[in-house]
Amino acid sequence: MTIGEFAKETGEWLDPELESVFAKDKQDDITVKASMYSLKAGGKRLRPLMMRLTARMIGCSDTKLADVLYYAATLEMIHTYSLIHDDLPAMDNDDLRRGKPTCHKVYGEGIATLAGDLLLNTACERLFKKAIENPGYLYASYFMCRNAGLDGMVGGQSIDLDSEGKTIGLELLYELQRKKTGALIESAVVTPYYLIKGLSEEQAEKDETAVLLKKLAEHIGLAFQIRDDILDVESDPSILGKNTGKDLRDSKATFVTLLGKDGAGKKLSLEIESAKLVLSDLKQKGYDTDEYTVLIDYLETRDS
Ligand code: GRG
Repeated sequence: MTIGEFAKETGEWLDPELESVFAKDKQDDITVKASMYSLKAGGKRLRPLMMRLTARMIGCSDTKLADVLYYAATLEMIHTYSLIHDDLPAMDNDDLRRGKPTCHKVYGEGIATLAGDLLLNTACERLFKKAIENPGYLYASYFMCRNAGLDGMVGGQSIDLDSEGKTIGLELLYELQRKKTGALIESAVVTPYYLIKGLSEEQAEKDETAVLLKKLAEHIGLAFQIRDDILDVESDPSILGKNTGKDLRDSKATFVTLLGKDGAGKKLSLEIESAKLVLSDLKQKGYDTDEYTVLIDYLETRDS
């Protein structure tokens, strides 16, 4: 399959679940409308795609795949909340996202703030609900929640905002990106395995496949971010669906500003190579890694 075919299949799998995250009798609420506007605005659905790839690589029953879908929609809600809040004037102040006007441009800042809050709260409700129904999912739910917080995305965004206009070194940039972008990608790559195996934290720490998936996620996260930084300087809003040149405008430290465009390109190739090495370890354990290889190749050259 090509990445385009994966993306199409992921959309068909995910979209009906996204349509059902808010009850039918709540659809007239303005904050629900704003949340659905952003959820349905498109986006590459890369995190759900990764969740599907992990589930297919590990192999699972239809019942488990339905639960992976439930968590994939939940992760997409957390990701979309972060984009809505990041686009607000108090943060990145952007008017274009996923090729459409940002949530606050359509619904105003107050409702857009609430829409982000609602998406995050509803995501947490969903994670609790599944864990109550199936205690084997407790750690998976905790992991997804934790990776969105201070040890994950919010922590990374906090370092990012605090670093604007300051000179930061590569080490802090790694920490920032590992948390801000990497943590949700880690949730995408690893959580399906926790769900399928029903792992506890203690079991997950000792499980060889879980450790390999975490390594894979780390290289995917870095590759994704480095390519994002390169696209910010060399792409076009009409292709990217969001404004470009923002990192320079906001004096942000990125892999391009710290390593130069060529240096960032080389680092990207190294991360792709490392991801493929982890895939060969997974292959040796008997997993079919061909589909993941298609994603890794796409990450190196993606243009949006
Ligand atoms: C507000 C807590 C909080 C966090 C915001 C995600 C984020 C943190 C900021 C977005 C700014 C940014 C450029 C982040 C790095 C890369 C990234 C996450 C890009 C967006 O992800 P894509 O490309 O988006 O997967 P789509 O729209 O395709 O889903």
